[in-house]
Amino acid sequence: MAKATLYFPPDFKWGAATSAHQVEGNNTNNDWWAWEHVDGHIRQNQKSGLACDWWGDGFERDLDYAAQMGHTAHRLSVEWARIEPQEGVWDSAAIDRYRYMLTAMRRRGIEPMVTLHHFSNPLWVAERAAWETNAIVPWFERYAAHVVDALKDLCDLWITINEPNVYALAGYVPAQGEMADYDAPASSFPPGKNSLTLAFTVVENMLRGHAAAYHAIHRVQAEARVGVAHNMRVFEPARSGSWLDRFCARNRDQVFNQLLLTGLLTGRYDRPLGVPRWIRGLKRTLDFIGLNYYSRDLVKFDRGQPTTAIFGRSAANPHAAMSDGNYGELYPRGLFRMLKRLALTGLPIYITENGLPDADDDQRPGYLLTHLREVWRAINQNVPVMGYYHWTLTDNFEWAEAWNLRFGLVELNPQTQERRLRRSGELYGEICRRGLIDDDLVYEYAPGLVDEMFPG
Ligand code: IFM
Repeated sequence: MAKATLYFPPDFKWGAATSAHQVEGNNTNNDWWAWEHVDGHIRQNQKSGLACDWWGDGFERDLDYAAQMGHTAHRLSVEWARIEPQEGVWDSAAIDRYRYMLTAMRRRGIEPMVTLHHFSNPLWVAERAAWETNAIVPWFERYAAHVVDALKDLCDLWITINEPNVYALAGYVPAQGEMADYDAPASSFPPGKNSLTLAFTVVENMLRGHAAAYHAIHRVQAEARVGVAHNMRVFEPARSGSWLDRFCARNRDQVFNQLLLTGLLTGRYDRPLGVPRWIRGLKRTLDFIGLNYYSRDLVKFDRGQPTTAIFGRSAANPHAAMSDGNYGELYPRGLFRMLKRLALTGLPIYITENGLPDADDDQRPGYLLTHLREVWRAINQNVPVMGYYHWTLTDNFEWAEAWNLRFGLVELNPQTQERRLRRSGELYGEICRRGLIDDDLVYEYAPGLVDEMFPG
């Protein structure tokens, strides 16, 4: 067996990522809570309920696990519906609670990164069409300024919006293809509409909201570093010889991966199905870019519907290892490819999410090792990767899949709130504490991967 060590930079940030609705519990005043309570929206009609009880005891317990693993960073989100429960009404108790949470992190040597919008909207915002119109832009700007002003002594690393592309697609475009394997509603997120045009409008308004928030945050906190968490997937033709599959894969890449990036870098929103627009104040509104990377999709042309003729259908890769629930192919190389692509922006990069659903934890150790090896490779090619936030710390409410997909380094029984550190959590702890991966560690946690990890 080769003796070898992959060293990470000494100041590299190690942590996990979470979001408010998925962990806090009893988030009764947002659109996701309302959505969950309609039969048929969530698999088996499960509910977020108490989630991981982060509004209660669960928070400290999970944070203790993070500290035990040696995390030095944590990405969490704050819930707009708690902070501004009605338009213009600010809840100082909610802010106090978030101050308490950030202080508890700092006390444990964990640097927070705070996301302002992670999928859920206050009911009052949802009732006014949320991101479908640009009326939301000043509301979001005011909310961002309020939060940053209240938390600025505890945090200077901000994500305005999580995954605008996923928010728009999941809420406005029904899933299609072999991967859409269960009886989902029209689309799997609220508001459950079916309109590609609206999806593009939503992304446009999110870009406007981001730009307004970016400038507002810098006005309140000069030293702030502000970014977006962008979900990027590798799209490849299912049949490499088919130019139609290649055409569809390119279109998907353009719309899912590139559209938002181009907008953020140049200020130009190349709106498909519409006229390109310059968005005022948007150009270069990134101090860093957050990458959420999970998987690769194979794409097959299908003339059945206009959308599948342009964007194809997702096809399963018969040769690939899949994670639980057909969530996606395990494709570590895709992380390297996306990091190299983002390096072209010249921006510092944080991997703001990366993980897999794996209830019995038989794939997660290998997933961590192979994906972190790709991070290490990218860093060695001078890609400025500043940190890695694994999705996620503790099993949490996985949106339309609810409790059926388990992404946690810590296993949770949501009924009893009992927790247990998974073996992958032990492994990740070794990596975080030592800042390296060596052959002994691979041999101990995933012996079958030694040659792949350390070839030659
Ligand atoms: O749980 C989600 C998260 O909220 C956003 N990114 C993907 C994760 C796993 O599906």
